[in-house]
Amino acid sequence: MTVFIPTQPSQGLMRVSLLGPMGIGKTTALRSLCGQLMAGSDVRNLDRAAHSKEFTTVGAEFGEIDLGSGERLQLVGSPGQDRFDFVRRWVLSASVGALLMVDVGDEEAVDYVAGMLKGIAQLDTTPLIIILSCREATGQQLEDFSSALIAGGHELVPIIQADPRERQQMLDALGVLASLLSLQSQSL
Ligand SMILES: Nc1nc2c(ncn2[C@@H]2O[C@H](COP(=O)(O)OP(=O)(O)OP(=O)(O)O)[C@@H](O)[C@H]2O)c(=O)[nH]1
Ligand SMILES: [Mg+2]
Repeated sequence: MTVFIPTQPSQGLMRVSLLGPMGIGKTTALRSLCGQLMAGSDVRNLDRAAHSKEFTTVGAEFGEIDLGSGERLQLVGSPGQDRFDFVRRWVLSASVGALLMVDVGDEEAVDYVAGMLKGIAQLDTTPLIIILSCREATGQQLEDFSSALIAGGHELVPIIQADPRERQQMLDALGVLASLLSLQSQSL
């Protein structure tokens, strides 16, 4: 399958990518946000050892939403499986922002996010990142997660709680990201 992503989306459209491990809910989030108006790339999951779910994403998937007040976002979902790291890098390098979706209660989450942030910092142009806590978590868990990242030498990254199945929660998270992007472009 060949998918072409132009380096820049059409005018007035910001490209934001969805990242995260297998099964965290990237495709679910795109479906919540875009309904049928998305181009998916799911196939039957043959790696049931990695995750028991029936389908998994093997390429980039696309959708578009209007946040209101003239802001439109092109959303690009990425595959979570490690073997598709090249797709993630490609998607990230063409995005101005990204939601890094994790379960902060997963014991591997800090290392996962630290690895992703390290990889992202090495890109030629780095997208603005927001961490999305996608499973139930207490305030203390979120604080501990943030502290662990800072202790590991990473910059402070905003963490937002949002359920990928809930459209409004995803819209609110994207609204925060769009506001941060707008602030960033004003200060350039
Ligand atoms: N409990 C719970 N389940 C969720 C949540 N979000 C998604 N799911 C379920 O988890 C499964 C994984 O969803 P996907 O959206 O395919 O995950 P993905 O991140 O796209 O995974 P890959 O494409 O394989 O990397 C689906 O069965 C969803 O219904 C959530 O917030 N909580
Ligand atoms: Mg998927």
